[in-house]
Amino acid sequence: MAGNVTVTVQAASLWQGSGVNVVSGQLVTISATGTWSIWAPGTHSANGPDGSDDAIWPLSLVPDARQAALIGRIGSSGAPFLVGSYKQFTATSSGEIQFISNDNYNEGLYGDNWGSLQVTVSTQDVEVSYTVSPATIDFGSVFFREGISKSFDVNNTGGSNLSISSISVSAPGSLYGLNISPTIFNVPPGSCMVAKNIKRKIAH
Ligand SMILES: [Ca+2]
Repeated sequence: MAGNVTVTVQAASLWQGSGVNVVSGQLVTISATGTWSIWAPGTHSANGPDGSDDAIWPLSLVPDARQAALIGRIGSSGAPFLVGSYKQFTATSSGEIQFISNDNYNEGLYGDNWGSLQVTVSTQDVEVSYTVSPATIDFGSVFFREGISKSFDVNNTGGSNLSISSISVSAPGSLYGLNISPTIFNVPPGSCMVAKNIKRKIAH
């Protein structure tokens, strides 16, 4: 299901659900505006969704992200990741998108935080389609102990990454061996990959 939802994310609250459930494979777009702070009022300037210019802090929830940056995760057990003011990605897991500010989570230092962000989450179903050509491969005549190499194209005509995890072959005759390389590869959207070195030779 595709959707577009805007939620308010409080700096002083722990993980906050967006109500948006994403499905693995969907294209997710998150944008955020507003100001907040992970420090007590009057001690620091307010920050936007990209966080503070102060040095990163090793005790932050996401240590290599700026302090006070907008952080997200997919599902309550998902790994936290930097969102900032804009992030677009293809979901690799399913669950509710949740948000929090990048503060010291383990020591619970959220009580002095203030402000909030408006965060818009859009999800989009991505069409999956591809073509394989040629549809069949004719190896013709193969001499004993000799091989013939053929190849075929895998053309990703859809909008998401195409992951080939295995290739199987239907070939007549029990005396023939058939080897394909590679059998595991990725084809980005709009790209074409060639599976080479399909060798067919008579088994010993
Ligand atoms: Ca704090």
